[in-house]
Amino acid sequence: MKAELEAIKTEALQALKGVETLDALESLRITYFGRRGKLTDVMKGMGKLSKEERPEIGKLANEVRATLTEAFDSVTERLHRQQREQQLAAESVDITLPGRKPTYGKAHPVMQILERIEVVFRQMGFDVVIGPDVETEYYNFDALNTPADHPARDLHDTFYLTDGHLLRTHTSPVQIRAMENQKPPLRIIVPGKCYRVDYDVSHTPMFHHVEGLLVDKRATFSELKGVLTSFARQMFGDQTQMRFRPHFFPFTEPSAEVDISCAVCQGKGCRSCGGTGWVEILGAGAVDPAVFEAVNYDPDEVTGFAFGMGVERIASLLFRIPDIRIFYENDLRFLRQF
Ligand code: 2U9
Repeated sequence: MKAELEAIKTEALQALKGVETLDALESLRITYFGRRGKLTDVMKGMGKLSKEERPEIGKLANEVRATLTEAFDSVTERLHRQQREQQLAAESVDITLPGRKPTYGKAHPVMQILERIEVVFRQMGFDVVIGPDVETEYYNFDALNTPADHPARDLHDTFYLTDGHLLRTHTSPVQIRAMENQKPPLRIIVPGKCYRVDYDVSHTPMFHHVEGLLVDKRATFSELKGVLTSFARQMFGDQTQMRFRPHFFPFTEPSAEVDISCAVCQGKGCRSCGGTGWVEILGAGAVDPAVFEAVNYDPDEVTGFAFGMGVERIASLLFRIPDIRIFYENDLRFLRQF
């Protein structure tokens, strides 16, 4: 048995030298240490030994087992190291290659114009207020003096949700909420997304409004004209001329549509202004007393003026884009130009 143990040791150590893979190592481990392994068999045979033989053979068996265990461990470590080195060599990167240029994002052209608009009004003392895109019929229409049979309320014009909710068609409901929450005087602009069922060269179902509201003891139409003229000249240039045309909105009375002299032809008349020399940029008016009543402001105590504009419209004039739908087609060849 002694000779057998020595032979197993020599044989196993020799075999280990030739092992090159972890799989081969595992099968060798089974050959010696497995349930039917050579060393296991010898250990099992110990029971048959005489009392005298047992201590000596037992000691030798333990030594052989310890030696082989250590040898197996060191081969395991060698093979793992080799495997790691091979993997690293295969994965190595060429650090002399030039780096990839990072691509920088920037503000969408409509947001660039919105930011400019905000700067102009902030500088005139307006606070920027925002509110929810999902509104109730009350805030979007009723409180704004818009009658139940008004065409804007039609299913074909407004996106209705469930439970009397809808996607706001303008940012005006935010001004109603602002007046409910604070006493006059008030000087705010409200930028934000709006939604209408509409799709052509000058309309997209989602678009942006900036609306303004000023309420004070005596806010006059001439102050409104001053504010809007200053705005238009800062956006479109010092030489910009203004024209106020009478119009109707449910929430303002009197109301006007506001044109500026065409920046393409300086008012001479060209294709982009339809030969008129004027282009429409916004609507405005004096706040209708019915709107003040809806928010418990006393129309005998305060007056106000309001205005509203489409940001895509302003952007399309400044960037000379004939079809605003291109703003939302996510074409990087278009967007990278701004
Ligand atoms: C309150 C009271 C009055 C906001 C106003 C307009 C005129 C206007 C246009 C912008 C582009 C319509 O979608 S559009 O074609 N808006 O012409 N908006 S006055 O008046 C308000 C708002 C809120 C409480």
